[in-house]
Amino acid sequence: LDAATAPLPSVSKSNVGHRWSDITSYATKKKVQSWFQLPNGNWELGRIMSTSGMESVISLPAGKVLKVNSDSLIPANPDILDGVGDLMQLSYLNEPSVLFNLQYRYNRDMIYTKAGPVLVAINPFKKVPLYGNDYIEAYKNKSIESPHVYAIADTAIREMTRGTFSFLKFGESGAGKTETAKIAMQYLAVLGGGSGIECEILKTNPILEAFGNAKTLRNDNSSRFGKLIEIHFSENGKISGAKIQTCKVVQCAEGERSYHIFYQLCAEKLNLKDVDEFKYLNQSNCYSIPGVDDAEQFHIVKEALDVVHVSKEDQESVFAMLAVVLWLGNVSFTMIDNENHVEAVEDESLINVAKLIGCNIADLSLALSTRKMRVGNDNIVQKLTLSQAIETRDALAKSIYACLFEWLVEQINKSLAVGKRLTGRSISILDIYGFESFDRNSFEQFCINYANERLQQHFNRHLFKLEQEEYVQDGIDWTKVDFDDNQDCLHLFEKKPLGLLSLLNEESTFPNGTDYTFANKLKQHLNSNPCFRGEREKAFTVSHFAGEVLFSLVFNFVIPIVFQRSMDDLTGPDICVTRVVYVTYDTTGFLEKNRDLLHLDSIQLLSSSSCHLPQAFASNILNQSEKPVVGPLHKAGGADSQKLSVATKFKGQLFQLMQRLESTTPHFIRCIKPNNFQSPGSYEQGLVLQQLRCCGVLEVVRISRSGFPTRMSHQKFARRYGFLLVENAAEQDPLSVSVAILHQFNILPEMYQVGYTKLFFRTGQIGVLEDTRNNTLHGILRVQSCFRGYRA
Ligand code: AOV
Ligand code: MG
Repeated sequence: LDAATAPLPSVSKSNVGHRWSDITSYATKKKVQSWFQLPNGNWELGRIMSTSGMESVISLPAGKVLKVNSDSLIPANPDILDGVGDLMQLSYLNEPSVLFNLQYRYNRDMIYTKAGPVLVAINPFKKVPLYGNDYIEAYKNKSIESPHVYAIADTAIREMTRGTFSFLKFGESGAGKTETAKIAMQYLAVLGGGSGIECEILKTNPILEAFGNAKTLRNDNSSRFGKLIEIHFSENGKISGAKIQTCKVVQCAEGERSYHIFYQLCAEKLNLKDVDEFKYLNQSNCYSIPGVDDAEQFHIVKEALDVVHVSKEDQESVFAMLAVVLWLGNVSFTMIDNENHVEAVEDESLINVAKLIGCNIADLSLALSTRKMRVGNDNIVQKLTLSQAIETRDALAKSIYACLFEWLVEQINKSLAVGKRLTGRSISILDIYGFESFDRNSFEQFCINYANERLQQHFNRHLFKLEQEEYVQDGIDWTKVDFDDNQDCLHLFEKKPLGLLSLLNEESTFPNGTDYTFANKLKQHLNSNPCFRGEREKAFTVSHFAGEVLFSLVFNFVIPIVFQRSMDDLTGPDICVTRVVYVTYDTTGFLEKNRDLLHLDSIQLLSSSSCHLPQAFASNILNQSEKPVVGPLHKAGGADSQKLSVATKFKGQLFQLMQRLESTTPHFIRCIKPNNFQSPGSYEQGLVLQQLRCCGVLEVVRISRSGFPTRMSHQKFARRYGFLLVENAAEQDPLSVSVAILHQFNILPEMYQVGYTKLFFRTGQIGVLEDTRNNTLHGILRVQSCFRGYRA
């Protein structure tokens, strides 16, 4: 059952407007299969034995016979459609059928399924025999047609002459986005390989994962940063360079393992202690990941750093900076007066930090326990209290780590682009942290979910809005759908001056602002917003993914115009669900995390260092300030407010990513997590369904099926198929030729639309023409080769 050529379910006008009970009476006659929902919410397949009134008798597999309300039954597809590769081929497109189809394939290790234009990938949580050179070769030669990331990567490579492409992956944490990204990169590297740069590109993965991923409750290798990698190709299809952009906000969550690299470093014992002796690492009791050898990983990272041309010397500096972070966490303070003022304890930790940064101990101690202020025209030195000192220390550690990450990305980019042209023929892969909803959600989840909301909008625009705009522009007969997207939710975040981000930034600049005043301000200004709800204490709730809109979309638009067959199920109960996900955020720590208080004293300390990395970090931080810090460093008093807030910086990075994406033709991959235990073989219907609903997979399939997904300009169509015409068409204009072809091949009028510039087809129609074309071409080739043989 090939997705491209399978016929659509037949269109029959007599089906229009029939009700649910009509289907069941038809079903009884044929004893067809039907879905019945068990009390636990799972669906079971039964056969309808008889129907009287609103009651039906069905027999379930275990020999059970039940009398049920006919309305609770949902039509199932005939067996022949079991496990189809594209959900568009299902005759009945309802939730249980989709769930069953995906499960059917999943149980057979077929983790990829098309949902119209979207690829659905279900995380197998085990090695599946679908990858490697044999498979790559097979997809390259088109000897396999089963849906796959490779197939999409292949399309992107082949169509690259038409512009740039991107892969966008959606999915919850642990759904498989990062793995899918790597699989796509693997394919591109093999097909575009040869220059050697492909090895470098692949080696960026272990490096960035070590520094940017951590074990969380949901995923042992959770990405705590977003990444867009742009792979450039030369004219001859070889990879010529690459560029990585990152979007990073996330500190590791409390109670979870920190970034992998710290554990790898400790495993290597580079003058370090055991992991459990570092305060930053021993907050949780989680030191190792089952099945992962940190020491071995560390060697992989070091080798990868060699490949991307980070010198051994620089690598040593990188590890030294990591050690600074760890030792900083162990720096402690003692009280020096009755006013709670403190001084750093001169112990092993402090000495090591000073040594590794390349500054003297006294300077370090001062930077951690005092702060230079400007009062009027005077510079004064203020002693810090314990909590202020701890805040200062942690801010320094965080900044060093953040700068280190940025520095690494910069080095990698230099290596990937050295002497190589970035050609503009490129394929980009976006891998971002997935939507997160925990019991307790903090600033990190706030930023992550905001980013996902932005991406969701990109998805909506492409699959719903732009699609329809194109129909209307080309003047085809199409009932326009009044369709909103998640704009309301985005507005809640982005509106100025009364949006979540603006209010957060505003409150962060007030010296007296606290999480309480912030939460109250939100309630005061946003309570009338339908996407917002103030909660008790200092929490608030956002309704994410405007799924309700998709819901109304289905009713406003699909029903009036399209095939009844595909609409059968639309009247079923499965549609009446709400797709909004409510996430409650606890504002504790929001302001502190957003302010990212790095005092000028700390920056000064770094810039006075005798080592080159700390110096580079200091100038990097100063360059990123909103306004350049004027005058000699020690004079600039209110430096804290001049730094960009974390949320602002994050939004800036996110917009840069989105801007790049806007200029590309996207391919969407929806990653799905079949269970919450990271375990193979278990497929929880409810969990899968929730994820399918969140991103409107069913709606996408419906629209694609009812719309005209294949399109070709009149010129191209006439050129491609014109020679198949019985009558010579050379003299005619492309439009007439196109129409003649459509007539000659009896393409049904409801299967296409003629636009001003293009022809639009329903799925599967071009397949018929392509087959004929290929057969005819083969015939011609055979004749030609016979002819050559004869002459020889
Ligand atoms: P994520 O990127 O979507 O989560 P990952 O790509 O890290 O999720 O996948 C989580 C884990 O699932 C991996 O470490 C693998 O063990 C397994 N996995 C995923 N895809 C495959 C596959 N195709 N084959 C085999 N195993 C797989 V997050 O980064 O947390 O949003 O922030
Ligand atoms: Mg990831």
